[in-house]
Amino acid sequence: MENLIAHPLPAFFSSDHALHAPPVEFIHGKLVPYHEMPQRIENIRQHLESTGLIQVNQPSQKVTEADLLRTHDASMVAYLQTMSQGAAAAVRHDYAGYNMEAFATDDDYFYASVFPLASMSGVVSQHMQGRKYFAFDGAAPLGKGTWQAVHSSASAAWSGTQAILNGQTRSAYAMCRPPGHHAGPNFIGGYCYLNNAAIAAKAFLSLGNVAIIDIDYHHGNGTQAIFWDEPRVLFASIHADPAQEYPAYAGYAGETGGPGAQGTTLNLPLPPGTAEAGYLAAFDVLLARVQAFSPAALVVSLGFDTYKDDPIGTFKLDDGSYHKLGSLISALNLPVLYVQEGGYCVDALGRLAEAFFRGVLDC
Ligand code: SP5
Ligand code: ZN
Repeated sequence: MENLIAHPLPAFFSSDHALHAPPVEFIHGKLVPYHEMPQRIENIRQHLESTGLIQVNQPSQKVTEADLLRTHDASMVAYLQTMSQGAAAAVRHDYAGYNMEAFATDDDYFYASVFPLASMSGVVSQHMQGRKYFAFDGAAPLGKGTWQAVHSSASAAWSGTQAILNGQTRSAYAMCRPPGHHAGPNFIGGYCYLNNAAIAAKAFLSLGNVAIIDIDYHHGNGTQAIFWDEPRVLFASIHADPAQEYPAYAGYAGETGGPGAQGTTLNLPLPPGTAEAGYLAAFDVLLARVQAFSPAALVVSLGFDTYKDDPIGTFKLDDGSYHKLGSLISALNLPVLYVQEGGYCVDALGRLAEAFFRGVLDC
């Protein structure tokens, strides 16, 4: 036997994720299979369990409404609950308007179709029994199982945070699905509903300042918005240049934090096609900023969509790159909650997570 792990990393996983499985997403007129699919996290769990690197636990605690409300507006949380529960009825209602009732089923997902912009005066339609629209894109549909899945995903992050705060472990892995970093105080989108990393970071504030390292391919616009004016939280992100990639409106280098928190947002956008050398150079800059901030705890928004064969990313990282990133983060010697975000090359995800956590655990 080789590489026996004396202390496997505690991981938190809920099978509830499978209750959320939208069939499709809409890309320029074409319906394609929804990239953020259940097999993603199942592949990671099965592979990591077989290596002995992690010890998987059900979320030991459910995140409470009060703790969700430290991160998200009450109106948005209520929307997620009611629209999840009422998704089929809402779709049936809309279909009726198109004489499409015959197509409605109880398993339908409600896809937002109106995206109010800042320039639109803030007036919100009373359509849908007065419910507001919260989605900034069409990639966060709601179905009947969505609320339970997203609540359990946030509870995985919450449980990992509590395990660290209770002294049960120094670090933990929240195997979140759905992901969260595109979800803001009052918006959802990009496969994200509740911001798991932000919910964890808020809890870590009891220890002191907190740094969030976001290494998903896409900018974490939701996390940035949540902590925009919070001087106790450093949000540091490496991602594809929003001038050329999703989410387009945020993630530019000039965004450095609100008036009360100047310098606590760090965006390091990289050109599409960036390979390991360019990525690691940016990561050095990010690490220096994290160290200068002297956080008491760290949250890592961990995306594997920077992988060279990812179907929606263009970066060129490989297994060795993830091992290096894991080592570098671990060398900060801080309590760390690793929170799963994106990564869509489903068959490679287990292997990539193994490489990353072998770097973290130095084995
Ligand atoms: C959590 C997360 O990773 N969410 C990503 C949501 C991305 N949705 C928009 C994707 C735009 C894809 N552009 C495709 C380019 C093909 N190379
Ligand atoms: Zn992503």
